[in-house]
Amino acid sequence: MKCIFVYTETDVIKGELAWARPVGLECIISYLNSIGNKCMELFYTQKEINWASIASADILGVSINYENIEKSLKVIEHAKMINPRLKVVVGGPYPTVMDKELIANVKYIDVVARGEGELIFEELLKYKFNDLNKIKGISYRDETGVYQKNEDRELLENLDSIPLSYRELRNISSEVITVHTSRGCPYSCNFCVCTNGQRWRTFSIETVLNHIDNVFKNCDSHAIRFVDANFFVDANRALLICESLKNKFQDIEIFFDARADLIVKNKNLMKRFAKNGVQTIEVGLESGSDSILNQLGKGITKEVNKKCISILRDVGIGITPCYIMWTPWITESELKESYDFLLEQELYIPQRLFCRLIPYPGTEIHKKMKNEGLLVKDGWRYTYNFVDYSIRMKWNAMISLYDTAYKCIHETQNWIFDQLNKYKSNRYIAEYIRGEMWLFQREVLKAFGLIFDYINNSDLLHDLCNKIVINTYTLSENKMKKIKSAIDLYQL
Ligand code: B12
Ligand code: SF4
Repeated sequence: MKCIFVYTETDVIKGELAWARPVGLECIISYLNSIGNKCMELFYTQKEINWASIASADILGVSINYENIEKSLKVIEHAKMINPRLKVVVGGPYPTVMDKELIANVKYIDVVARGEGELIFEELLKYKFNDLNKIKGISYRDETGVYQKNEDRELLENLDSIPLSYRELRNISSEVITVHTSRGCPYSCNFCVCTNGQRWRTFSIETVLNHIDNVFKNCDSHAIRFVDANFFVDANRALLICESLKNKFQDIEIFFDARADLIVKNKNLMKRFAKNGVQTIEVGLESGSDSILNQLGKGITKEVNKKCISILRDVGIGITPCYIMWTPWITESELKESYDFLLEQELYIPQRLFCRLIPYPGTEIHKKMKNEGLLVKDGWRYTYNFVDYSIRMKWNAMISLYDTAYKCIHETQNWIFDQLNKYKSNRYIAEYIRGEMWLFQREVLKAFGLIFDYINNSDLLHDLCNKIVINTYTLSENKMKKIKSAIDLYQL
């Protein structure tokens, strides 16, 4: 049977897939390959899709998350239009918990796969989409049109039983390679979808290293982003992987995510991570306010976050903070505290000010909001009302700036990044550009911060918002001009 697999890209982050391609579909394809089904194609992004191929396919598998749901449904609708006999199966973090809604509302979807997809897909092929009641972990519409939810499928215990060979499927040369070395997470932050009974399970280090070896055979650069839900559960294992890679590939660059408390707990190992290729860690700081951290069930404190930042800076590892600025229960003082934390800790990333807690279906925080009557359904997504009226005003003020200011920040940063890449080999220019970028971000962050002081006066607030937008544009124009002339100067 000919199977086509599709990921759709959203507008959230331009070029996001070059930075971190998700690996779920590749895992399924390589597993199916290993058991003899060779008739498969994978398309990342809508633009890549070969519709002629879909017209002659038997099965379409689409991976859906909270952000790409609409685009995915459009692809499915179009595919069904050109090939009505196509069987459509969807999976991923969104369908895993929204199976009922998808089956009820999207007639083009035949099957929803919940959780890990490898064995489910194998059985769908084995039963040729008949006897669906025999397949654990799926939901579907029966012959009478009624929604059926089969019992959950057990988690894969021995990850090494599925091949970790998917990267060979793609023709990659210079992008950052995404690899996962484990599945699940033992923690239970109440906003996160990785907590649904997902015990932490690992591939053996040998399997991981063999896989990376194979992938690097076709690559110009040696950069890896580990996309495990939690790569750092066992820091010694993580270090062993990084050290083994560094021994083989001197120019290795490694990126991954980690909790702040695990970094503090493994303080003594961090220098070795830095020495062995780790460039930047995406840290789940989430907030600069203890009460918000508590609300999020994060199990860490502001103090831990501070220690973590200082440890990483001491050893020279970069920090990308995950930050949730707005929650429905946030108060003015908590918001201010969280904002001040960014400034105090010199985390100059203005985009973080727009980060609002997303109530992913299936999470504890989603249930809590629902119970408190705060949740509002918005198409395929959910939003909520802020409990505090003045917070609502602030959020509205921020959001009124979003389109213009955010676009401007983004474009300027992308432009600066492009220049940085272009002049990476020229140390003087690169350092100059990096410095200018830092200053730009700090100034923009400060400009937005003013909103927090003008809370109760809507006229002033309105006026201020306009000024901030104009100011941001001027700042970005100035930065670009300055960098351009500096580059000219250095090149002379
Ligand atoms: C790589 C990654 C990214 C990349 C690429 C995103 C993209 N376009 O998909 C980047 C860095 C850009 C990114 C950004 C974001 N991400 Co992200 N990301 C991940 C990450 C770390 C790895 C994904 C992965 O490869 N997993 C490993 C594979 C093996 O697991 P899997 O994808 O779940 O696949 C298995 C099953 O789900 C199933 N399956 C999946 N698809 C299908 C399809 C079929 C047909 C079948 C049968 C089965 C099936 O089978 C697979 C194999 O067993 C996950 C966390 C994680 N570890 O899963 C978060 C995650 C997917 N991201 C998440 C979020 C929230 C985001 C952002 C919204 C963050 C933000 N606020 O900006 C943005 C949104 C960007 C976007 N446009 O989607 C959430 C999704 C929540 C949700 N309910 O949808 C996750 C789960 C993280 C989390 N714990 O909250 N992300
Ligand atoms: S946010 Fe990170 S640590 Fe918390 S449950 Fe999700 S993956 Fe685990």
